Amino acid sequence: MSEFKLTSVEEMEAATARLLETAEKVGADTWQLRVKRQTPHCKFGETGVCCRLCSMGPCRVTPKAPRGICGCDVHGIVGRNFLNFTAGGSATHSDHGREICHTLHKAAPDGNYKIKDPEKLIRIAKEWGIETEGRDIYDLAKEVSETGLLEYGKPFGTQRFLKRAPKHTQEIWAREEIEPRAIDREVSTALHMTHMGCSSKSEALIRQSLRCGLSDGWGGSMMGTEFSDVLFGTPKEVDTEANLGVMEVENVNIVVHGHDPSLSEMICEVADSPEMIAKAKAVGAKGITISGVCCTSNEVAMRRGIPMAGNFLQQENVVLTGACEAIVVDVQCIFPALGPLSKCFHTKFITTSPIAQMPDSDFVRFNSSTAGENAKKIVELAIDNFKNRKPELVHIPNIKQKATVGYSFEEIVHKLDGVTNSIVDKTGTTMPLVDCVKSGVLRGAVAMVGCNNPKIRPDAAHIELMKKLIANDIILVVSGCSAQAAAKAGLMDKRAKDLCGAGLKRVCELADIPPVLHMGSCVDISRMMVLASEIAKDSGWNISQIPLVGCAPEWMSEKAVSIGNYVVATGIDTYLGVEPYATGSEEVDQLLKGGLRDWVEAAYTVESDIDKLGDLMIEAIENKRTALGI
Ligand code: MSK
Repeated sequence: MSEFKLTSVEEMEAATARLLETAEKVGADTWQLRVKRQTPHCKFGETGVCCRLCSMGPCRVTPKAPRGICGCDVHGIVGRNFLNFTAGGSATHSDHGREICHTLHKAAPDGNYKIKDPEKLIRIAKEWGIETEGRDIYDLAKEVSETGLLEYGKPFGTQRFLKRAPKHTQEIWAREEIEPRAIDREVSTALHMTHMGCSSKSEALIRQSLRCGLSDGWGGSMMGTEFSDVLFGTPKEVDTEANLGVMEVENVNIVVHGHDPSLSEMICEVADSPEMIAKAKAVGAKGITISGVCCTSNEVAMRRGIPMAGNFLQQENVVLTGACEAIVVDVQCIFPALGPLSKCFHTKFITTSPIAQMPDSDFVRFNSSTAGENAKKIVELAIDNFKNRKPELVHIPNIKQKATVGYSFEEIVHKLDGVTNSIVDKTGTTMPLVDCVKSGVLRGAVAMVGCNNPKIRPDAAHIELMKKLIANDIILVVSGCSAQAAAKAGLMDKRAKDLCGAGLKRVCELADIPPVLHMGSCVDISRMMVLASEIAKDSGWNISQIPLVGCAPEWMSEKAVSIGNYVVATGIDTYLGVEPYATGSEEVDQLLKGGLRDWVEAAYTVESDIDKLGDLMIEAIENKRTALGI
């Protein structure tokens, strides 16, 4: 085995710099240029004090003009903006979950989509009180998916999955009146509250932000994750690779980008068929390489070992290689810039969802009844495009790392079973992990998630924080673009155990895992909620007592704020590297960074000095240990 060495951020930046030379040569616009043009950012927007919720304004609050025309003060304006931001994120994630429910509803033995994990479907059906005895699995899938779809609009009751949380957490949600009801209702209520002339009390607005976030994490996102597992298989440990070097110059390169695995799974399936491979060979390619960007990449990496070309801020880079025949997107986190950029190359920018339609793209409408045909058309478009490459523009950076991924909650428990060496049977539980934390072999855990953001040196925060934490015997569970940063650096290579403190290194050896565990895409943060809940139940601790914190050092999207809200509302202190647009109101700022603790036993910390952010997390974990007396 070759000598193991992490890829540094500098090496990644050098690869990007080389691609930017190509961009300059062809006159392409890139995010690096656009950031320059957009800087400095509007301070009113950045602090959240600009209100454009009615047409009397826009109103911008300043010390000289402390109220908007309607009389709303800065706390109401900032609070409303924060809630609006959350509602956008919750709606987005939850709508993804809804699409997956519909795909599950269409599953059929002879259809485009089949049930790959029937045990999980039966488990969920039982959890929801649905009769399973003697049922045909596809008939059961229909009833479960219909029940799931009703979670979006049911007139009464709260989300079914809330019962998965420990009793103490459920009691907090009930006491604070933040138990999410129907998912769509929480988004509608949020938008109703922020309408002109409704809520302007910051406390009420932030409380609804938590509730709306919870409807995402314990509702829409959780269904998105669970039903994706039912359809495409619950992830298990699998080897893959990460970074732009996974693209292959002699092959037809198709890059999948976005979030919904219904599309990417089908593309992988079709591209693997002998018919398509023969077609690719007929146009002079050696084969077809599928790789991914953003969370759809995480989905197919976790289940199929499909390599990850990059994360959010690398989406333009895959086109800049000049070797991308098609970048195929579904929904979310897709730069509209890909349209004009692809026109500078031979790349086909293929949009597929009515939800994410963009200029300068080829639109191939994807839907679950015609998924096979749609995917075939897309793969054929890419193959036909191979001949149009401009050889003088082709450059794939020789940069990639090995990664082992696929750590769903179920797989983590399975790996932990390997660590059990006590006489009491602890298999099938998180107890081996709890024992490691109690004994101090592991100091604790950080759930690191989220995006890239040009405000932070891309990937540097994720990677440097992870290095620091594992050296301090803190294990990482990661998802989204954070996971891809780790994989690109090499932190998901099992050999990265040598960078850990002695305790974590031993755990990695015993469980045969890397120190940074890939738990999936951004909807899969719901897996982390299940993990935290099971640890709490197994240990007897409350979630807020577990030496565990959340972290999104480079977050950027509305979804990330919704996530932050449900993670905090679940009792997990959350550390951010970028301020939400809320510093304009001392009241809102203090509530988010402290006051929430009185409601849900957790709050936000924001620190843009990444080294300090790491120190703060380590300190918080040690404080939790001291409070537990361990
Ligand atoms: S893709 S939301 S940039 S993690 Fe889920 Fe990455 Fe953030 Fe999009």
